[in-house]
Amino acid sequence: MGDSERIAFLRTEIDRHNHQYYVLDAPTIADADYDRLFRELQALESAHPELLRDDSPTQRVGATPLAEFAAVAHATPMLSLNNAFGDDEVAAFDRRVREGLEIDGDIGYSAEPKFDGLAVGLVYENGRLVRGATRGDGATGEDVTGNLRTLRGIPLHLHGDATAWPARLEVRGEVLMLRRDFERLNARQSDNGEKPFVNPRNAAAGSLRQLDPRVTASRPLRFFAYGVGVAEGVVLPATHSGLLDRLAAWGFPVAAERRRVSGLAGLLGYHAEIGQRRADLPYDIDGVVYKLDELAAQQRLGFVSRAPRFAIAHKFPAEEAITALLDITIQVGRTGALTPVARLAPVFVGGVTVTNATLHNEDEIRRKDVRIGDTVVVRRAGDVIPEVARVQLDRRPEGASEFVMPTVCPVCGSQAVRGADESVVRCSGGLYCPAQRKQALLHFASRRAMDIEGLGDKVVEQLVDNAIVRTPADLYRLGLLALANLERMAEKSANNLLAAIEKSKQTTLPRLIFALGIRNVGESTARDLARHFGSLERILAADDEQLMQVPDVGPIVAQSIRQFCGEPHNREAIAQLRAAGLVWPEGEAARSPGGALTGKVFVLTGTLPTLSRDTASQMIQDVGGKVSASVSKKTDFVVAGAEAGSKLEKARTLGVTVIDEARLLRLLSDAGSGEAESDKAAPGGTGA
Ligand code: D41
Repeated sequence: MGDSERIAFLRTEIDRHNHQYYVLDAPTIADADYDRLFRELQALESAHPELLRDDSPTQRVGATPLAEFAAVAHATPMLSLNNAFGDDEVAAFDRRVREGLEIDGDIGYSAEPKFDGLAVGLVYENGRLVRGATRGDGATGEDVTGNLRTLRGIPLHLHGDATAWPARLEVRGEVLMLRRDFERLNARQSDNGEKPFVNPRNAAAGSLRQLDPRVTASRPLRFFAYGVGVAEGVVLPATHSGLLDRLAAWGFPVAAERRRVSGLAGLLGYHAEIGQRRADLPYDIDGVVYKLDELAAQQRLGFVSRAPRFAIAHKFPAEEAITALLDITIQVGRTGALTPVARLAPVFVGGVTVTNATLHNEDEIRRKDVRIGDTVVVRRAGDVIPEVARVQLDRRPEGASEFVMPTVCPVCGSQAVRGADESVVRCSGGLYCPAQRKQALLHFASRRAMDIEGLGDKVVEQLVDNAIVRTPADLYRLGLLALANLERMAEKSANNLLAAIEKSKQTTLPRLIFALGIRNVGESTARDLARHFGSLERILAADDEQLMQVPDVGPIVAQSIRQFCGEPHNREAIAQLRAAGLVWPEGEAARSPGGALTGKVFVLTGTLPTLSRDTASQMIQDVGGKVSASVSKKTDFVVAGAEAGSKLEKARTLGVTVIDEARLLRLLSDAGSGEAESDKAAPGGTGA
């Protein structure tokens, strides 16, 4: 055998052993023998550099660390999954599927574990891995190709018949760490005097987000495939379960626990069975996922905002643990709400160590009869804030003391008052209260408000405590000197923050209204107000009756708005923002739906990955855009999908902006078809 044949043989052998070990979990070679093959291949390749290929198993670790990860737009959006917490929610899901498809009998589903990892997408061109990216916000993620290549369970090229490889294929799945690997990694961390990781998920996330692929390569990461994004030049199986089998044949790890089940009974049976086996599985899971098996039927059901109608995650019940309640303290939220927080003896629950749990409010403390010194059951579901579920009364020590809700704000000393039919006690200090001021500033800067990156709680804490910033307008007077003097703020971060503050001056009326933090005015109400009134002046001048003309604004919301606008210091704060140089379009541009997209002309061409042509047209029109059949100089955007033809060429000739579905969805969500996020007060982290 010549060197060239030997090289080919060694590559195939090493790939096969990787597959045996990482995919089939059935190694057939001793480590020392594997290492020998590997070193022999390395030696032959360095003797024959002309034979080197980047999909050789020796080429998994590239040597150069990155300065930062590049952003990548996903060719088709990586959707999110809706959750079901109980059997009734699963029954409702199954009913919606049957109604949507107009089917009476039992539906065939594919069921699989829900890995508690990080979603990524792997792009293969002509069978070779060319890119790997994190899910990010679903539209854009980070390019972590160099890191994902180091996972030996991820094939660098597809297995099987090369003539049947797709021209282009995106495999989606989760990156995670097996529990046993996590234990070993943590032991190694402690031996090296480094901080252990909190749980396998954090360890996996931290390892994947390393700028130096050599670090990632030293971490035992695994990948499991759960689906496919783009697939060009291939006929895929007709079912999701068939698709997973195909992925397995191409060399990808897929969950061994996957199964085709039938009807609601099949779903619930699967959930119960996997729930039983959960502790014995090699990885952490937080539930199971059900997907309508028939891919054509999936297409017919489509999507609601960013989640498919054809799939759902059935979560396991919250985990509980028992610990001592050491104290109850008060946290003051953005709206002045005083939330009692239980300070706990550290306890490990649901994969993290918890030291704080919410007690919600005074009434809840009475109802559960929680006292300081009690032994309590703490509950944590997924990434939800932990709460005190109940007290173990038989273990109550003598002298366990009742908690008394304060009558003054513990932060600013203002009166704390409880509204007539409210369960919440609120500090009446408003923005005089430093706690409320901090929260108000954090809200003002948050992503969906003014989007000032880098203005986090540590910075705000110092800015307020040192009396550098009192109102949002003060942010626009900050200079490098003030910022660079803060603790843990390097000059580079200070400059970045100043740039982010400057950038936020160009905003929109809905964002500004939302950023003001008026009680009961979330993102979607802010948008409705902007549409209806068209200017801040008109909102400030509106009476209850005028306010209630706005969709979904009732007496309570109207009163909150009027109260806010009636406060002289709020009016003053708004005037200062204008004076600081904030600008936002008003009048027609703000009033009409969609703002930025109003009147913009779109042309659709080719097959979009997830949206039908009708749905895409409707969504564009919903925000005030127009859809036209042909491309001209008046066209603003051409939305191109697979097999786009002459319209795409024409767009390129005319220099019209061409976007893909992911970009379109982002434009649409910026223009106001997105959903509002809740803004509940959360006790300060889960602690460690
Ligand atoms: O195991 C998982 N975590 C998992 C995540 C899974 N088994 N299946 C998934 N399927 C989807 C759809 C149906 C939307 C393609 C997912 C996810 N999505 C997902 N992971 C993270 C966000 C969404």
